[in-house]
Amino acid sequence: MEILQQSLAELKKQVNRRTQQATHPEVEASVAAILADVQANGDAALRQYSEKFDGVTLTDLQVPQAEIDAAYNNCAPELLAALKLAQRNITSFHKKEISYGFIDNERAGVIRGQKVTPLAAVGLYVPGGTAAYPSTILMSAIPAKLAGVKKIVMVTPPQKEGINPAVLTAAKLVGIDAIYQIGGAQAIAALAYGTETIPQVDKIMGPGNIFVATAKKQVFGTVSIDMIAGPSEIGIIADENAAPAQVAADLLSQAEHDKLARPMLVTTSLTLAQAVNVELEKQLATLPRQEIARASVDNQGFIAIVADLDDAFTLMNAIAPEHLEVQVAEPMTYLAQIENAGSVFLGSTASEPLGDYVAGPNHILPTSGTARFFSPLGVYDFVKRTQFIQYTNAALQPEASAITTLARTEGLEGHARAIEARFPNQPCGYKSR
Ligand code: HSO
Ligand code: ZN
Repeated sequence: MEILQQSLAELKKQVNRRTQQATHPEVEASVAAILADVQANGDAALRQYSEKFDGVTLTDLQVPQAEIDAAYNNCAPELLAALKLAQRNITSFHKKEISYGFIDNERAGVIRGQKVTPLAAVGLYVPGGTAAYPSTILMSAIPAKLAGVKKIVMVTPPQKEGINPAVLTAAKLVGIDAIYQIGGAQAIAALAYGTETIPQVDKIMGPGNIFVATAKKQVFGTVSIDMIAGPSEIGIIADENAAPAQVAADLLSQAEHDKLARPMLVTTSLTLAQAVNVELEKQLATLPRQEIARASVDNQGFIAIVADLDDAFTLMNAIAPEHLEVQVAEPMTYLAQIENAGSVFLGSTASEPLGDYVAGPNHILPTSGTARFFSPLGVYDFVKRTQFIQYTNAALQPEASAITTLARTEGLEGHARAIEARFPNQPCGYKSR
């Protein structure tokens, strides 16, 4: 990877790449047409698009329970055990995110509060082919369940040879209620508007190609959506004692996701930087996805040399990486300095894939610098809050004139009179305190 040796100010300029979401007018238009068609014609439109785009003539839109059960029962024991370990750890971590609202009774006669209610139904999009990750099903469905979502459905593109059994197994393990074999913008339309077979949901989750992402943007407002994820990123802060082979391996773990993935190393040691570059070459040579990983390393990756660790953290905060590894002595002491990052991996053992699969924190994370203002996916993404107020007349009395004053200032006489209607026997009586 390119080694950058500049001043901190220069480095910040170079690496600070905020997202500009490209617009594709032709995609926007064809997605809009698909959404309108599904809204008008329901299942019939879904079947037509499956023939046209996937070359599959569907008998059942819904994946039969027998197919799901068979996938689960034939699952290799070590895979099932791995999924179950991940499920346990994801569950125990996300349980801590559950919130219960509050009731406040600080003043006599006044009750105020906020209640937390789960979304009624959510839909999970799972891409087809090699991008269908069972681990991502766990990462989205488990927090939804813990939030109390009653109905979780999944959509995934139909495959001539049947849906990936590992996907079906993960779906059964986490208790997905129904799986529909439909993909693309038409699947998003079905979840947003509902069809004869597919229920309308309140929120649509999950990654997808440009048609899926564009469809999610277009239905936003009709339903809620999760964030639109960009290519994976890993930032590593390492000192001279980090192990080059481990640093290189961790950079490649994210580089292999996508040609546009961003592997980034910020280090105080030029010697380490050079050793990591040697290791990258060595390890790339035998990596099955080397074509993807090499494109990422060569075109998106960089190594920045900084004067000290304070500068390293300043630079990383400017980048706001999706994943941040801190491979230095006493890593926990730097946590307070980290402001912008999706998920932080402290110490040399905390390799990024640990968080992708089993540690328990979520792997659906803000990318492209959006960790400045977005958070990892969590239980809080599957609830909404409702507030409530109850007052006695006696408690309202001392606040009534403030309301009528504000209302009349805004030219809203009706508002003022509604409050005065609470004191019918004492015209303006609330004023006499
Ligand atoms: N690292 C990815 C998530 C993932 N990795 C799924 C493997 N499977 C998120 O950036
Ligand atoms: Zn990953």
